[in-house]
Amino acid sequence: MITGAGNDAVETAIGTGTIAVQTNAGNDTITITESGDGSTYDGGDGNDTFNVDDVSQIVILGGAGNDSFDTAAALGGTIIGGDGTDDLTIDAAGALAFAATFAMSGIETLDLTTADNPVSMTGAPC
Ligand SMILES: [Ca+2]
Ligand SMILES: [Ca+2]
Ligand SMILES: [Ca+2]
Repeated sequence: MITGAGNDAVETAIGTGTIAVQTNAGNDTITITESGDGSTYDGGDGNDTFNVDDVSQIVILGGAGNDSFDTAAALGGTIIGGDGTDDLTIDAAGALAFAATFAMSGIETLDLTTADNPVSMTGAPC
């Protein structure tokens, strides 16, 4: 799926299917639920917001601009903030354990909330 310039709102809930999404320029809002491993989401330019849930090994590219990544669950995928001041917020209901496959780069602010539960991060290959 490819969208043009302008502020787009995209929502995917495709079970275990694999999708490639590019939203290009504009301040886009991308809501990702149930996306299969190997799916890619590229926000392109602009200040994009990614709301992520129930996914594992997907790749999310913020691109240029100040992007926000929000999730209620630990991820096993890859988040690349790219240029700009990007933030990753994880509000987990229970203990927060990152999968060994989780990787991130270009994230300037990391905000973790677990309601008094432990956070554990295991080394992912960089
Ligand atoms: Ca964009
Ligand atoms: Ca960015
Ligand atoms: Ca960045």
